Amino acid sequence: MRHVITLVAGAAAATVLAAALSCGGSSATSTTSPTTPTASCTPSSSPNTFVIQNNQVCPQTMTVARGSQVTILNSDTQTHEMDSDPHPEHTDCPELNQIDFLNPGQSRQSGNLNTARKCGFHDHNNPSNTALKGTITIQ
Ligand SMILES: [Cu+2]
Repeated sequence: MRHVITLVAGAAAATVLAAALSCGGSSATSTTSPTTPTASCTPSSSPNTFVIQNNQVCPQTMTVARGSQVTILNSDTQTHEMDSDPHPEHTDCPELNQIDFLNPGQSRQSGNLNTARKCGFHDHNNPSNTALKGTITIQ
């Protein structure tokens, strides 16, 4: 009986982990998570554009050329407030703070990303949700 309970709990934990990693997850620690995005995570066909849908950012990593801007489109059913890391100061890549508050259906561009570096961003109202975090590599 104890065995059965352990197995059920393990399966539930694996499901939660897989869901958390389903959007472009590149985890090296899990062998059970899928390596391709699920149907719920469809990247935008527009260049340099992140899409928020189903409460997650797609894709979660992007590489752009120096001088580029990125766009975040909120295709979710709720508002999101996307700002530069770190939370709550937002001082790392201030160009990203121009995006900020997005109603459902709304999108906005960042400022010019002129310096070769990595810029992280998050949902200011949900800063610990890793599905709502993204990283831009500027090169
Ligand atoms: Cu914040």
